[in-house]
Amino acid sequence: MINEEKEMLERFQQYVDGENKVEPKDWMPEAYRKTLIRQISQHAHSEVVGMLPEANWITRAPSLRRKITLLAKVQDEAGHGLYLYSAVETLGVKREKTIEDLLSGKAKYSSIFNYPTLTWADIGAIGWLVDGAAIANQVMLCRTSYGPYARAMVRICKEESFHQRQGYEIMMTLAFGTPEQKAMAQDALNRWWWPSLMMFGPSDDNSPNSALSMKWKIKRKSNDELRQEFIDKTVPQAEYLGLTIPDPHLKWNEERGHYDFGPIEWEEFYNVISGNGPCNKQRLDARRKAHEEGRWVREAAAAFARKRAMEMQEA
Ligand code: FAQ
Repeated sequence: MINEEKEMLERFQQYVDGENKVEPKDWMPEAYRKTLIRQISQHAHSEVVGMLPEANWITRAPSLRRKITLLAKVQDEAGHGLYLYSAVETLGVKREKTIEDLLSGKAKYSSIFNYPTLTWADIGAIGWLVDGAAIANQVMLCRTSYGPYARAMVRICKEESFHQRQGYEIMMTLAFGTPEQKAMAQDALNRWWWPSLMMFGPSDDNSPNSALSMKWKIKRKSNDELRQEFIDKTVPQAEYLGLTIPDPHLKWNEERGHYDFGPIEWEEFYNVISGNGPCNKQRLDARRKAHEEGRWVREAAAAFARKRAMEMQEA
């Protein structure tokens, strides 16, 4: 039995190394299934909770055009959540259970969505930095080894790049606007920069899941590699805006061909992911309330599906 399992594992590894996609009905190691359920469900929750900070500004967007664009973006995030919850279901977990884990506070979602959106400039900073970081991380996930996740990510990435542009365009308007508008843009950058770097997760030597995820090609690049790529790409964008990244250690390193940057406050990160960030309670309360208020819709949809099934049987 042990030999048989070892052989299956070796065959699985060869299959993944050969750049083949693993599909729901294929044999997969239990740890592979569990890692995927963990990562994809956390990702789905992040998309859904991620709607909240931005939705806060829909009614206060400065123009009709901005309002329409923000509405479309927030709706896209809901769609991403749905593709990802469906991808989790292909791994044999009921959607109700996945959502229950979020509402009970058991499941994680991205640290970034536990920070408040204080001004309109935060909507620009989220699009530019948060969606920018999400894309940096998710482009590699389009090539992840699990088929349903990889396919969902292709569509998600296309939409995220539109989100990133809308955010950067808001930042351009503010940064090239009045001194007050530029100060708002700078303030938003000051508050969102470090939390955006934390989105990539702990540094590689403190990332317990990375080794196996990289071996099985769930993740293709490490947390630190992706963080560095994001910084290298974003610094020139901040320079174009005439804004200053709030890191006195930020400096181009000719030898490395990358920007050096200052230390990340990991204590803050662990505090936020253990439920004690500035908005954790508010975010979960909002999701619980929405879930409760949507109960009648779920019940009506389930009753309709039952009725249709009975009609089909009778026909
Ligand atoms: N926040 O061993 P690792 C978006 C946890 S979507 C909270 O390195 P892993 C779109 C991690 O789960 C943003 N927890 O873990 C949008 C693990 O905990 P566990 C979400 C974090 O999985 C934009 C522990 O720390 N994107 O923004 C975070 O190998 C605007 C140890 O970490 C994804 O989910 C964090 N930042 O690597 C929506 C992408 N980082 O489960 C609305 C997919 C780490 O062992 C508006 N996910 N943790 O208890 C991934 O690529 C990976 O899961 C990482 C973490 C890279 C996030």
